[in-house]
Amino acid sequence: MEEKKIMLSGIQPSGDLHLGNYLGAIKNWADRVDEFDCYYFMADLHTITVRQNPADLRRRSMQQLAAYIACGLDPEKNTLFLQSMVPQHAQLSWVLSCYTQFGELSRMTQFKDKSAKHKDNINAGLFTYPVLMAADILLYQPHYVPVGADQKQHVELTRDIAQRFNSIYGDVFRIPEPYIPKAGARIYGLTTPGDKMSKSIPEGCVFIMDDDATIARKFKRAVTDSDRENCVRFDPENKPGVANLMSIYASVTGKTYEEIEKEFEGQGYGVFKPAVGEAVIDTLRPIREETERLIKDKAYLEQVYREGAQKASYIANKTLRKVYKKVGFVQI
Ligand code: ATP
Ligand code: LTN
Repeated sequence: MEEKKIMLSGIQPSGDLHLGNYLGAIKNWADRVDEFDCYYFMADLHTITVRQNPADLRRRSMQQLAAYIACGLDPEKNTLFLQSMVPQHAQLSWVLSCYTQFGELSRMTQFKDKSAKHKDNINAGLFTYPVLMAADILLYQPHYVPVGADQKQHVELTRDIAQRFNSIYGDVFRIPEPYIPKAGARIYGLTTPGDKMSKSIPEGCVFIMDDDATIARKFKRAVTDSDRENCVRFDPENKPGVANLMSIYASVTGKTYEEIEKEFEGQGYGVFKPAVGEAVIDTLRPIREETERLIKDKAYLEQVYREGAQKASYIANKTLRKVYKKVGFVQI
């Protein structure tokens, strides 16, 4: 039998999961569990590049694990783990940092954005963050890395680092491909359709744990467009708010833009906005309820992350040993 291809991704437990995370990343992961051998983790090491409250970080890490499972990532079929429980991530990160150039890291847009946002704490970890991400990925030799569009640059840097290492030492790393969904790759804020949906603008951000009434209210208040055309038409340039709502609707219902335009022909935003809200509520309600149930089952979650870390460590160690040998560290 042909071996399954490998898929890997992670999300930082630095905030509560939102619709952008779900549609841009997790939904895609869950849709493909049978086709691939999958590794999904909570990128907790990454979160401390920005100051975190320790109790909140612990709570969000466990909530995120519960949400992964509730979104359809079955721990029997996927390896689910916390990054900090697998020491090989930090170990490989050091080695790779010696094969990454200062100039490359300086060009990363996420570094530029985050250092502008956190001027009082531009720490070395924030700068070297993409190297840790490269280590996260390369340890598991994945074929694909499913992420939202904003992470493409980091996956490309990972490929460059891997190619550089391979060109010196032979075929150590598989060169991974970013895997970006067609619908949902970039969900914009409901109140700020020019910016990606983000927890830092909570009014325009739909959280997975929001109750039905809150979600409905956020969609009712969504910004549409200023041309007063009141017509549901996919035109991201002139009608970014409407296009964003259409891509959310397309992503949760599986309908095409033409089908959506037909469905709402002659009906205006007053009908369209609540309909998108309802479709999102129907998608998120079962996820929220299952997450709430799982969070209470601490023993189960503990078993999942213990087994996940064990499996992940076993695979990660194989790659790390190979790397250590290649660079010339004495082997035990
Ligand atoms: P922040 O809210 O601070 O911008 P974030 O929610 O983007 O953070 P990340 O950990 O950066 O959190 O993102 C996790 C995953 O979700 C990544 O794969 C990212 O590409 C995807 N993602 C995040 N926001 C969106 C969005 N608005 N649309 C589509 N995908 C997104
Ligand atoms: N940088 C990502 C989170 C992340 C990740 C990874 C994604 C850390 N390590 C490895 C894919 C693969 C983010 O901020 N969204």
